[in-house]
Amino acid sequence: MKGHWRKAVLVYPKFDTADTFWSYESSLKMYSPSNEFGLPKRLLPPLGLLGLYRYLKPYYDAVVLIDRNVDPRALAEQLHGGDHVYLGGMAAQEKGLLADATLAKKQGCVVIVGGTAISKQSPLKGIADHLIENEAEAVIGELLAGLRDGRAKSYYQGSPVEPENFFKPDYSALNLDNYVHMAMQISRGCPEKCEFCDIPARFGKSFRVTPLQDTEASFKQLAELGWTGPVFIVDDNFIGNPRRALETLKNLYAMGESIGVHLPKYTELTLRIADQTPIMAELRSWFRKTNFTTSFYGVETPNKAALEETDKQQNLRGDLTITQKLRLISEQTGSGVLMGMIFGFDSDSDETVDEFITFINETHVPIVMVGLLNALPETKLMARLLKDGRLIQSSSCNNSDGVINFIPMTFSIQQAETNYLRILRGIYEPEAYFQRVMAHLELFTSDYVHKGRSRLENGVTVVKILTGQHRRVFWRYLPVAHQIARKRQASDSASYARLIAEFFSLCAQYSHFSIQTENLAKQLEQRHYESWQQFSWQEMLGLPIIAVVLEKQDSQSELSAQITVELASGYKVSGTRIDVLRVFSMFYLESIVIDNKIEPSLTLPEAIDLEIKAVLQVADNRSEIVGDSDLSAVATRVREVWAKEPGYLQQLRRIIKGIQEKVGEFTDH
Ligand code: B12
Ligand code: SF4
Repeated sequence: MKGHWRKAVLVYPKFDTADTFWSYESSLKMYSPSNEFGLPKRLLPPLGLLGLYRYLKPYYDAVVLIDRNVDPRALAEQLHGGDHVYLGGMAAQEKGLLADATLAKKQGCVVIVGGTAISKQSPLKGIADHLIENEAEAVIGELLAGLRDGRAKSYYQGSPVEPENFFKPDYSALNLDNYVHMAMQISRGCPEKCEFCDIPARFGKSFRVTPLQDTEASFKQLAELGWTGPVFIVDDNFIGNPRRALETLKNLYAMGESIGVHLPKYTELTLRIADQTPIMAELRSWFRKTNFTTSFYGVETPNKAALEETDKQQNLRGDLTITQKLRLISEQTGSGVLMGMIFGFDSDSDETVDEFITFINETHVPIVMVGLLNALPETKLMARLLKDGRLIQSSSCNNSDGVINFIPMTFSIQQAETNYLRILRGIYEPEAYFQRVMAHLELFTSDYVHKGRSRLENGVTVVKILTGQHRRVFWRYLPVAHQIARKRQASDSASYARLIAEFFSLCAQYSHFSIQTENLAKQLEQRHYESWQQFSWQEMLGLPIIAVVLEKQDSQSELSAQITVELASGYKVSGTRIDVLRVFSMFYLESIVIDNKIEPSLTLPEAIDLEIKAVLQVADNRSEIVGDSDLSAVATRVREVWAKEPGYLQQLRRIIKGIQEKVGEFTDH
């Protein structure tokens, strides 16, 4: 098998924009030293390609991996002599993937593309020879066999594989000095069911753990390559299975002991870690022992109705508030907290913007990734919005571009985007941000282990920070940081130095978020909004209908006839007549629920009755949609089709709960 082909070139394309939360574009410019080409280092290497690299090695005389985000050399030359070009990446690299695929095709290479950028709708379909969606391990063998006998398919649908088959990264494929952190995956999959999230659909609900010997081999290799910096454990939900997570932490501890260093680590997990159960308490203490210095939590929103709506039950458990949970996490694990937040749920409103900002500013969390809610392919949210007629475009999958891809419930698209900017400004204005930084410094552990950077490197970074664009802000807060560090540690101690280093690191990140916010403000100023983009969905459904167009003349009187309804705003809703009736039924559902005091605990037959009632009210009030069709089929349709949709009853129950909370709010005032 070895040497069957000459050369494989693996390429990680450039990101399409630096204006993303995680690019850390401005902060990485301050990092010293720069990479081997004199450019700023990148945060992390492309882990998917590091695994593919090891897997492909036996099949080729040579395999090379190029990360175009660190390597400025011309790609055309590097592709020279390559039989196969393997491109990988996420949707935020789509333009780069298209450009690199086009170039490779021009050079006569066979082009294969994989990674989370790939979906059935991918524009790469027309350019690349072979696409692989989702986990590649299940189908890569079939692809290689196909390449050999000329029968390779143009599209492969990957699926969750056994952990023994996970690709094993080969960190020697890249110059590690080009990165600030390393990446490693210990588990895949998430058992939770958040409505907006595509992870369970892509990587499965079952929690699969990399075999211990493979994780050990990765840590060993990193140690052999001289890596002493932080490692991002890129798992979707590290505590997806608490027992397995505890086992993993104990193993990580043992590995650290045998290698002689517990590398600083961070990961992604849920607020379940703050639950008041013995297993979670144990997990919290092991996070500290294994040197997890920070972690990323999907907090999403302080709005309880929105958490219900999106089925984020894990954030609603127990007696502690979310803010108390975040604090408990830092107190007991000693680690910092990064928050993922989302604005734009149906239960959000212009009024909840302030609540959102205040919530964030009252935490001790400096770094918060806020995104506007977007419906991603294969999510329950996408299915719901499609059914409701509210989806307007596919998502860029860059959740920090301030674009929403559906019509929000209580405010317009224009207002959603303005609200987003208001939130970013509210949380990244210096006073609010540095107040959170100081609260973080009060709690953050100062005894974590981090060896690696020399005094000179740190010194150069600090000089860049204190002489850069936001230097005045940083000088203003430096004495406060010093006071906190001094109060906690002796000023000549290593722990004091670590707290001050943390302050400087957060200064650099402030620059990134502040520049990104102002870039977004400029983009929003130039955005043009159509008149229909200035209405909320609630308003839209109350607008007069100005035209109903029957798409096929022969099915005039049927409920299944395809129609397009145009509203006074210019927005058009298309579908079968009965589906359009359903779209408008949301408008009537609310008053039926209130008038009839419907409880969220309703049964399936009660839900069906409720739905039929709402649809018939639309038929009465919006007779132009019905035309002269016979309404007797409504009940059958609801029973036989709608009520069989997955999660039908749960969704209706959540809608009712949302309505009740709203009504409760109004009557409380
Ligand atoms: C690590 C990570 C990052 C790192 C990226 C590191 C890097 N090299 O650039 C950081 C933290 C920087 C990051 C940033 C962002 N990320 Co990110 N990130 C992840 C995360 C958590 C893990 C990715 C990973 O390493 N997985 C482990 C490896 C083994 O899996 P993999 O890369 O998918 O590879 C597998 C297959 O896809 C396949 N494969 C991969 N490449 C190729 C190529 C070929 C040819 C083949 C055949 C197969 C193949 O083989 C592997 C094994 O099956 C994922 C979540 C997830 N579970 O995917 C999100 C995820 C990829 N990120 C996402 C997003 C949105 C972002 C940001 C845009 C967020 C933001 N607004 O800032 C930014 C953009 C980055 C930037 N620089 O601007 C989305 C992407 C959505 C999409 N459809 O593409 C994801 C899926 C999370 C989510 N559900 O929202 N991210
Ligand atoms: S948002 Fe997080 S917890 Fe929810 S399903 Fe996705 S990965 Fe799991």
